[in-house]
Amino acid sequence: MQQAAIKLSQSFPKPRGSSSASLAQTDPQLATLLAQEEERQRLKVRLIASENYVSSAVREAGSSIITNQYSEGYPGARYYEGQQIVDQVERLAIERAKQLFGAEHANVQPHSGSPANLAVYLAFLKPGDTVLGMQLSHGGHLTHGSKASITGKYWNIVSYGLDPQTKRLDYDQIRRLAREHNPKLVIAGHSAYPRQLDFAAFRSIADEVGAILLVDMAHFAGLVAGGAHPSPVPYADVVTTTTHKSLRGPRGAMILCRAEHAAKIDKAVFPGLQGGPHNAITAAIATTLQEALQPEFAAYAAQCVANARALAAGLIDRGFELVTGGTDNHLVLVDLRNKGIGGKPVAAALDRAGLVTNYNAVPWDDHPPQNPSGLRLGSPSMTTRGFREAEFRKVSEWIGRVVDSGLDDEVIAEVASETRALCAVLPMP
Ligand code: DSN
Repeated sequence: MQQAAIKLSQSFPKPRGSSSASLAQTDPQLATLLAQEEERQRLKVRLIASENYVSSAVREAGSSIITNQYSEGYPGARYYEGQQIVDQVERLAIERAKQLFGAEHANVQPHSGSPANLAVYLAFLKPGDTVLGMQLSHGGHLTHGSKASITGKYWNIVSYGLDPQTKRLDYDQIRRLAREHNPKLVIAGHSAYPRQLDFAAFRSIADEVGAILLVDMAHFAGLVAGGAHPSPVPYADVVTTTTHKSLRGPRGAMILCRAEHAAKIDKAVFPGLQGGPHNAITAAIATTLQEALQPEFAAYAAQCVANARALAAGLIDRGFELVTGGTDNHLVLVDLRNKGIGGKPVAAALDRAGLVTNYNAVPWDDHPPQNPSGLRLGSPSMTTRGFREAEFRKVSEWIGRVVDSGLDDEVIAEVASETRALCAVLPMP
């Protein structure tokens, strides 16, 4: 038998069209681009609030051989054979998600945050039903009901916003809108709000009108995992999150929910919205969650908040105005109007100086979204690289120098050489 097998394999040609040669050998053009991106990530101070650096283990799992496989369905109930291993991988991710967040049920299949949120709409609503969510221009997400998103086109959206004085959430307004419009779904969560949310208040508002409460914790999931932000899980019916922001995993998403909603959520994800899950991403999520279960992750989450606070304090010292006057999470939203310059030219100049940010609307912005008045900054990536408060203070000084110089080329070049010099000595996974 053994001899026959050896003989047979000896007669096989090399695999056709799929080889074990490296990317650099088969596609040097793409390999060069990826090497350049690696350099960019290594040599720049990355301050996009929704980005991070995954570990080598997460990258390894995310590009693993399990990507070769199709797995429509759920562990133990697939539409394909050959799921002996992938079922175990997905169960591992599910159990770790439940353990990390104390959830009764976890679905780890959504391809990203928007499909995860859409699955919740599909699970609980009919087209035209009323949804109460945070206004995009006040810090909400597209899928919380923006007119530009499918959620604003297929559902009747009522938006809540911030208090004009404090720029913080106005829970009396949210309650009043809920009573007035009777939403079936209330959404808490944000993409650009630098403060913690009062989940108990949201729960009581949803209960008063009999609504499902969805918390989209995509931005602060890592802080929740590390105990640096209150958890929405005890309060919400459903919690959605991406896995690639402060949680520091691959680009993917999860839905956590109470056991009573599990069947509806699972059915909405598959077959409601998606076909097969991305198995390699499921594997990478599993190992991300294992990393987040370690004590070091709590230290990371606490440092993210301390760093964002140091950045905020440094910016205030340099005369910048911050929405809400500071932060208690991982992000800072700068209102540049007192500096007389728009977010877009500032973000472009900072990028040239080695500081990667994004321009962002501020509440009651009088400028268009294409050139809004704000700049959003976040601490998760550079906290992973090892920055602490002193380095984030330095970041505020760099931003101040660039902006206060009127985006002067010489100053930009000086700051660029300083940011590069610092990044060059920092380790990167
Ligand atoms: N809105 C994106 C961000 O916060 O960068 C995430 O969907």
